[in-house]
Amino acid sequence: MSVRKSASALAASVATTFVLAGAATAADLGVSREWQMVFQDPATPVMENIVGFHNLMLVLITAISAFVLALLLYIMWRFNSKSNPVPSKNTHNTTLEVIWTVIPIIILVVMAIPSLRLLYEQDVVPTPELVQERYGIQVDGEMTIKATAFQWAWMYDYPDHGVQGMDAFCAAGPTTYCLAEAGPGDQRLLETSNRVVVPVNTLVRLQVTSQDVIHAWAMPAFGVKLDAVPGRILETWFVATREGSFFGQCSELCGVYHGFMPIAVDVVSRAEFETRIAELAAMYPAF
Ligand SMILES: [Cu+2]
Repeated sequence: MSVRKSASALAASVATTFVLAGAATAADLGVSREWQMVFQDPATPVMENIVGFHNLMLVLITAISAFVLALLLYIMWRFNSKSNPVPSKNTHNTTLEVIWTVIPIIILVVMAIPSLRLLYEQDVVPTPELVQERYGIQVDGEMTIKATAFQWAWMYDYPDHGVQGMDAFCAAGPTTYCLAEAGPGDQRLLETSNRVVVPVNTLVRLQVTSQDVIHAWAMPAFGVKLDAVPGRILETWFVATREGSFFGQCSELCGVYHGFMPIAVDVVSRAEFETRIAELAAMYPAF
């Protein structure tokens, strides 16, 4: 394939990616697509805010880069030795120095305020009332999930539902450390032996810890990425606002099989949740 042909093929696939990214449907799988250039479609209000923040940053950094490039080009053209044979002997310009200090400070503050606000949104588990007030989501109940990492899989407890020790091993991939070879239609290296199941529009308090080294529980569509630290319990939260299957991975390098500890979450209706959690409670009863 010629360079020009591969370049136009690349441009076409990038264009397709953007079109596909725009056309989110309720039945979306929470996985990355081939040639994906943007975030996965958000499934929680926090992730929606992360996408919004990212878009603001993109506009700012593009404008700054274009401005600096334009200045560079102008100076190369206007002040080269040919067009400006006698250089200026100026060493100071107080007005200019104030301007190029104050404007970047204002830009940094514009970046810092939404950034820190987002950080606290993720960090502090809100009440259902606060979720309603902040995001306009009618929250249908609260629950807690505890995720415990170990080399190399996750284990889940549902303290409110009598489920303890539900393990979730990699279930589709190369069999080196997955339970089975990936078949057609499987989410290779993302499928787990047991999926986490949560009801839609429910405030989930997620507690994360580890039995050995540091891992991280990460779910891109939820905007959740939290370290699993041995001897500590860290906490975050999410409210998934649409049903579907969502996939993430351990996101802290934790050893030789780090790439084989995926995370799969099914967001289902309240009725389906009750059925599935009862099945899980029978299989993994609290001891
Ligand atoms: Cu890990």
